Amino acid sequence: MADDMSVDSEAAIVLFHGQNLCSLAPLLALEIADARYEVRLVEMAGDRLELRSYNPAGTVPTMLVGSSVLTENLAICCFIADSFPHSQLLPSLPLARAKCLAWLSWFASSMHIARRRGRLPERFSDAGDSWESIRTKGRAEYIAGLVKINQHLAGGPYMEGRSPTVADLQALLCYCWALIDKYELIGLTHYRKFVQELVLHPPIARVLAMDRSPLLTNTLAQSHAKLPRGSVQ
Ligand SMILES: N[C@@H](CCC(=O)N[C@@H](CS)C(=O)NCC(=O)O)C(=O)O
Repeated sequence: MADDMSVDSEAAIVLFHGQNLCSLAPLLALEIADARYEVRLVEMAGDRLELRSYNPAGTVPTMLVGSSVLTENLAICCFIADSFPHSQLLPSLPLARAKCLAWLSWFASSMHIARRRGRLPERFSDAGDSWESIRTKGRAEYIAGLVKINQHLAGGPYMEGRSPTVADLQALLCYCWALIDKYELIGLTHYRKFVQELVLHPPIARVLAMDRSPLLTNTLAQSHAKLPRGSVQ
């Protein structure tokens, strides 16, 4: 459970998180795993001095595990899944596990980068006259990715296997970003159903409420579903 003050002295876990950013996936994983952790909310527009003292790049997620610093979403999510095997956030059988890792790799290398191209084209070229084209191509790739996820979820209920894994947390994150970035989501029926079901899981609902996620307002408004009592601030 999130606990700003008390941390386990043996392997104290501290997650640096930015609201509605990619650190949402490991934050959800920690809560699902019922781990003891501290979350430090990073104001990304600020100087991020504390975060940079551990990770000079100043990016989230960054996680402290005792005296070790872990970066990279994929590694952090796998670390959480392996540290809390009861959570079943990564399948134990080799083939299912590999398929799950394939999704994680795809999310990191395709969806996250497509989103960055759509929002921050200046990071990809100094030539201002190319930014619009980078942005347009990034958004087109993001839409294509959403469609791919939707098609895959037609064989659902989850990205891989019969219970939620870290691949599902990435899919949830990408839907959240699609809402924030105002993508046209009509037609993604399998994807929306998947999200509507996932946001009802109490640990997921708790984190999304803390993050004031558009996933709660948008998907629940559409499904008219009820949140667990007391889980929304
Ligand atoms: N490759 C890293 C990327 C981390 C990353 O760029 N995170 C974004 C938030 S989604 C960030 O911190 N951006 C702030 C910046 O680039 O200054 C990962 O997969 O964890």
